[in-house]
Amino acid sequence: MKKTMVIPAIFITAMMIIPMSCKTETPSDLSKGSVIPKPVSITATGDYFTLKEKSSIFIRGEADEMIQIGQYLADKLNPFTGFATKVKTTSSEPRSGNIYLSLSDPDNKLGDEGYELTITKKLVTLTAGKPAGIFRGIQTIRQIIAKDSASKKPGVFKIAAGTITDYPDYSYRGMMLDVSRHFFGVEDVKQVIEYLAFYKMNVLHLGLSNDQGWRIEIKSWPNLALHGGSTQVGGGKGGYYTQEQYSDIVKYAKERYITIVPEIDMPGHTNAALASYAELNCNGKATELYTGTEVGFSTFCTNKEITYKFIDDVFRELSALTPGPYIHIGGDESHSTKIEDYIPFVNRVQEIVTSHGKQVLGWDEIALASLKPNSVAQWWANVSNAQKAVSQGAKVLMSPAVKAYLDMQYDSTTPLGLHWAAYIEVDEAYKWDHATIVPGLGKENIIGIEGALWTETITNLDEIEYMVFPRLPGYAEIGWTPSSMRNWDEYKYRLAKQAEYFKAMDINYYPSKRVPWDE
Ligand code: TNX
Repeated sequence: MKKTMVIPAIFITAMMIIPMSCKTETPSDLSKGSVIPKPVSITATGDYFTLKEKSSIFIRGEADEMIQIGQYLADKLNPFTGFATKVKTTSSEPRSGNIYLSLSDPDNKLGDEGYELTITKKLVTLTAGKPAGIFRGIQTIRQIIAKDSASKKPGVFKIAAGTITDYPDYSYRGMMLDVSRHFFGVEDVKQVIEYLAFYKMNVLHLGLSNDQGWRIEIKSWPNLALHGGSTQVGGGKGGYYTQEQYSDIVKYAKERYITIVPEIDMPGHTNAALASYAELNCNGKATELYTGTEVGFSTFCTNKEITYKFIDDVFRELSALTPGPYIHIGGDESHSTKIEDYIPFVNRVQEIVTSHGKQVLGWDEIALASLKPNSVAQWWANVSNAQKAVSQGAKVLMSPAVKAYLDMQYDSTTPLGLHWAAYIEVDEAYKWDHATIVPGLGKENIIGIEGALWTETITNLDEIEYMVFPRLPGYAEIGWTPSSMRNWDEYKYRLAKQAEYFKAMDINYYPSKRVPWDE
């Protein structure tokens, strides 16, 4: 439980899982819903399905994975409806009044995460080629179910009828959380994962190391976590994840079809490691732990062999904990590393990561080195770096600081955050097209979008929420919905409706004046 309130525990538990539409009027037109990200195609029939006490969620066929997803839906709906909707398997013909989840033949158009949701007066039928698609479709059901305000009977829930065919425009839709500048425990990270799931995002990138802290246990170099993890910005006590705790986060994310991308930043941003092991320093002396917010002062000793033995050990252990394809090697702002050292360093680290069966992701500076075609440069600042990556055949992940940095203040009055890149109001975070923002790059060069929350000024979950909401749903939509269907003047009304979800989840959001919350 993330907040302390003097409210009975049962009530809080129910509040945390209530879908967003609890106050919405009885739905009659599916196309007028406020689903975020906006689905690719919606056909409304004007009817509605009624969820009743005796409705069940049926899984066609018997995959354990599908039963788990069905249970996830039941666990989200039940506290909202007050029903005890059960999950059952079946192979017989659908019976009226129930929800059916089934896998169809993998369909090219629906892809890995697409789904088709058909709602009639009698049935809700959700089909997808893959379980991930069913999971994404369930978020749509969560967003469109509503209490029937017209009904005199209590406990009547309706879903507007029609068909939604939906699939993402981009395969990578992520958020970065810097757990290094300030440390956030397992429960906070899981809460963030739940938020990502609701908006159909599929990556959480964790910044696990930086000058101020090392946050993951490495068994072959234990002092990294024990000493390097012992503090944070401002001098607080810091913390780290044991490998067991980290695996628990990975599993929790995986159950929501979200991949964890771990980042160990190097060769700069490495003071926590340099303070933990003297041999990683060129002069053989361990540095002091650092709790300030300057960048660019630290570097690994790129011409010492032990540095590469260290990196190999770290990435071997991290790869074993990482089911996803990417290891993020940072590579940004290495102002204390000479460029003639930086380039061979990145090339060699790329070999190490590849030798453990993983692909390299790195901040845009890594494009100064020789990228492998399956490496990805995360564009945050330098246009020519993004272009260099593409000219080497590599792909780019879009995180421009001026649009997608969640640690940027909304305006000059925002009590948290920084503004070195820009003030980013909620509309500014939404009104841009990642496929056209860098000259020379097109959709084919881009794997997706990531909002980045650096945490120099962010110390707890409340503050995370304030910076993330309501900008994050916009990033989710930019990654999922084709740009031709995106328009702030229409989106802002759907965003305003999210306040019901924010309130039900007790999310501390920024009530931007640019969003028509009350209309
Ligand atoms: C730049 S963006 C950084 C981070 C800081 C951030 C603060 C990037 C790749 N590096 O180290 O935390 O600015 O906004």
